[in-house]
Amino acid sequence: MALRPLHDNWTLTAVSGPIPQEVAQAAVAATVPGCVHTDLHAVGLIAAPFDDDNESAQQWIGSTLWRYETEFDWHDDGSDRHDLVADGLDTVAAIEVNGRVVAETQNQHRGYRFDLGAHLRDGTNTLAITFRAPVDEAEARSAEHGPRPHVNHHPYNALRKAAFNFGWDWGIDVATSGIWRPIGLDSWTGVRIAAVRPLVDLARRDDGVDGVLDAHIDLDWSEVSTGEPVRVTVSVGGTSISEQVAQGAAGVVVSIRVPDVQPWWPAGHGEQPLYSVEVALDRAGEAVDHWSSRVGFRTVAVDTTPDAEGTPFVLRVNDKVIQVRGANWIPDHAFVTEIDVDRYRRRVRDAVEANMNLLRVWGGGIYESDDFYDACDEAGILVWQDFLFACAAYAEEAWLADEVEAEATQAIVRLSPHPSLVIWNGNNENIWGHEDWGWKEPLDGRTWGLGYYLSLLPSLVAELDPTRFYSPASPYSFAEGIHPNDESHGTMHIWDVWNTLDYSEYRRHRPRFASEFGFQGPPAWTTLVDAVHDEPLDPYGHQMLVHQKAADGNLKLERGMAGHLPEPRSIEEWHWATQLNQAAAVRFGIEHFRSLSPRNTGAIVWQLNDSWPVVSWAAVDFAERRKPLWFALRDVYEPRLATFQPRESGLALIVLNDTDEPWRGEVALQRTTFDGRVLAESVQTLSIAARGEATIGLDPEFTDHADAAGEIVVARLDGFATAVHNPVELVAQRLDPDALDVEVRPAADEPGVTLVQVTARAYVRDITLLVDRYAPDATVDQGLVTLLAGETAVFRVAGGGDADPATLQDPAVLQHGNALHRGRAAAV
Ligand code: BMA
Repeated sequence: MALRPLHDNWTLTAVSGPIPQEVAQAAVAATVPGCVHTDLHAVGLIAAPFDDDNESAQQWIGSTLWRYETEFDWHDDGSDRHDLVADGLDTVAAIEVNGRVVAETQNQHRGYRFDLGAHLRDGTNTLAITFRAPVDEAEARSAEHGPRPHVNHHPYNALRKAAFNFGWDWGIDVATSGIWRPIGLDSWTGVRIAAVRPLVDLARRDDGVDGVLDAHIDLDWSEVSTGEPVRVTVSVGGTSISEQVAQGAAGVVVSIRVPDVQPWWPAGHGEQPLYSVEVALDRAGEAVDHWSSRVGFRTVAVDTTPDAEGTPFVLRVNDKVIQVRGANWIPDHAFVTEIDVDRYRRRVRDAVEANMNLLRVWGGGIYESDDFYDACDEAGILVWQDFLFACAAYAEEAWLADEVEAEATQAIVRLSPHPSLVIWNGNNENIWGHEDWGWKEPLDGRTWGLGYYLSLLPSLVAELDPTRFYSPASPYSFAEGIHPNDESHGTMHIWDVWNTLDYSEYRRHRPRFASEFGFQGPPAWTTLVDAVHDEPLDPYGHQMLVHQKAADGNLKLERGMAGHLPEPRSIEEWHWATQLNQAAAVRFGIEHFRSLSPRNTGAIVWQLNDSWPVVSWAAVDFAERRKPLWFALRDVYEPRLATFQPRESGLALIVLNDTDEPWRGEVALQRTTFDGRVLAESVQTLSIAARGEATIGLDPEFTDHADAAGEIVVARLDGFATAVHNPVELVAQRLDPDALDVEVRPAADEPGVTLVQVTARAYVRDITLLVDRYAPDATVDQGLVTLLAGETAVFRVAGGGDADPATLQDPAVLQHGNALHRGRAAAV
């Protein structure tokens, strides 16, 4: 058996549609795997899709029929079968071999295998794949089968193609076509391994734990004539087991007990040992086929058993409760074929280094490449995987249901080896949407997808991979007759804050598990101005609005800052203030959610990443620059967190110890002026259990402020970041905008690193180096650093090349909250 890639010598032509003159004539060299947009851009036939307002000028691409063609040499090697294996075609395609249509496809989210034997000829063969225009195809299907509610402008819910690709409230509309995953010819004889599901469990002994592997192996036979039985050998952790399989058998389950395994743990709870699994197929002593992967031995459960407060959502790995600190994941590039293994690894590192332990792959995107899940396996980042349904009603009739079943089956099987994958989730917001978004009337009794979420998908998970938890939706209450977004039941999405309310209103919600909530902010300055060229730059500029997709996004940014920060007077101030406010809003929300522990067991912020340069909820922008929000997440997701929160009896310090070590130490409280004069102080000892929490009520001497605009309350605990309580908002604080002494010098220990040492003469909030404004490639190790009077911080700036280090002191680079007061009196 040999899989031969067919990735060479492809050309691309536009067949029909609103094709510009210069493209109509062209046969473009095509990259496979790849997509039309990137090929057209590579040869200069279209401008950079993410720049300027090129998005609208390139809409014709999604309404055009595209044809890919190649030639390959083939000689019969005597194999029984010669299959065309296409792992991913985007989307509705006709496949021609030597001028004859041999197959048709209509689903981006699955792979295909077709027997080509009868169509191949000795010598040169042609292979052509023609893709129908995705936008027109979605519209036609929607019209044919009855339109169903969806968000955004195209009926993406009528086609099994990534929803975000048609445009989203953070996503460019670039409906792509192309051979987006590997394609090749698989020649084989007799029998092959069709699929392997290596499902794991733990078996505890008094003095250790064994790993249990049930390898479910599906076989594919080319003929049923009598022949030798085959032998399947499964090896893992130094143990091998072989079984005979009779000719024609659909498959076999091989069970292995691996003594004394090291269990796999999520980040912050232990190590991530991975064990290779090998499956070998031989017949009459000859190797026929082989499969390999890695597994991690661990168990997963989610407890939704009703309790006194409603319905919890408690994730357990190896029977241990995991407080989830995560982010929602969207495709990391609008052209998903541009995401390579290194980019995936850098994004997963962004999650790990921000103290996260889970990423939720959102249902409007794709089932990511194995590279993503591999990186998560290695880093201990748990994965919650949505099935690919988002913010829409979906038909349940055979024309769509057959595809849904095929794609879900493949995804469950393909991702089954990854220990990081712990939750399968039916959809994003569709049950909520049906309940609250006015769908019932336009649906007029038509199907909307509930059968997928409550029946088809859970039965596929139960049949193919019962080791993972299945959740019907996010949000979901897990309780009969309870609203899907009820905060006391199951998972909750909190969007009223971003859309209509001040961020302080996060505190009105007491979610058991917040699986979405977030706040927008612009990308790094350089990321923005590399794509947006309005003169002068303005939030309401023409190109800027192309790069802000949220409904009333700018108004929500402004409303969200009001009452917190002074109103920006320039585009630079707008940029810094909206970035800072994004970070402040999410920091506020997460500190509150975590302070509800153990009622709350998780927070998954919307969103980790971006798919193009855009104003969005992301923590890391498309150019991979960490926004201030990223630094805020790293702080609030620290396993040990102290936070001031209002409680019924008044202000309290909540201390969370999400580590395996109990904590005992002194809690030093102070009320001080901004210049460090101590107005009240106390020291007390505190003990907190491992994975426990404690509450300390504050006496009136800490909360009765003589001068609220010039005082703070501070808590210091060994091994925790200092917690600061601001009795009034930054806009009303008498902050000194020029209270920093700055020294810039090269790092003695590391060439190419510049140190920026800042010392505060008085209280300075959220000191951040916007290093991209110093040099586009520069990075910095800290952000949003708050200093009390007399404190010093040293920032390490890497990269920068020939840039003048003195620029690091420039107010456009060295930013802080206090700076927003420069040149104006505080609104006290
Ligand atoms: C939720 C998500 C996404 C969306 C985000 C921001 O609805 O599920 O659909 O991008 O909010 O509006």
